[in-house]
Amino acid sequence: MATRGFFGRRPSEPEAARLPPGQYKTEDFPVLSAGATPYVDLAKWRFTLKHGPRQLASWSWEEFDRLPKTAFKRDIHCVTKWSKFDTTWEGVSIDELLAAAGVAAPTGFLLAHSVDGYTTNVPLADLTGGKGMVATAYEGLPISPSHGGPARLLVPHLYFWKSAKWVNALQFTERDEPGFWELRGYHIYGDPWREQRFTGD
Ligand SMILES: Nc1nc2c(c(=O)[nH]1)N[C@H]1C(S)=C(S)[C@@H](COP(=O)(O)O)O[C@H]1N2
Ligand SMILES: [Mo]
Repeated sequence: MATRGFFGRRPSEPEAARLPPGQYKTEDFPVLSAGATPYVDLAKWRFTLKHGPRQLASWSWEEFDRLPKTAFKRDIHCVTKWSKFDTTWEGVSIDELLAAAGVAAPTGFLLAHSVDGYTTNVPLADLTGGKGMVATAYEGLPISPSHGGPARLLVPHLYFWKSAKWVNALQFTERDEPGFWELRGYHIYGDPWREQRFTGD
């Protein structure tokens, strides 16, 4: 009798229950970027919180790195159908960031901006309450440049394109403004459990 063997094994039930529809589990960590990897000089890096064009707060790398850190262990889901379980991250939660800025959120929507010009929109409610962070470490080490170091947004409950790599600003917007991929046919919200891959899903 043939056995399925290790590589042919079906995902165990608890693992299958963790896979959103249409996803498969991967052990490696693919790199997906629209352009080339930017190499960021920490001496020049700043993180800015804005409301429209108006700056609410800004931190140098040294200042940012001194903010209280939070750890996440989460599954991540890419719209290209891979999911990776139990990834561990450390960074500044958006709750902590808003507290450090000492501002009440002026709107319910944020647009993340990255040094490569990438943008992505996330409702405030999907970033607060312990749901999102600006991550600076992955698996206990500084995030590598290809995966978005020195800092990336991490919103693990939405498709991974929402987790903007090389993030350097969060901007409050009056409306839920589509970002880079949302303007090019990706879903405005991107819930993997509802398979919101493309506009109209
Ligand atoms: N700044 C920036 N962030 C980005 C992207 C990008 O091109 N630029 N690609 C997005 C997409 S489509 C995905 S799937 C994930 C991939 O992250 P990874 O390369 O760490 O796997 O980053 C997202 N964040
Ligand atoms: Mo992606």
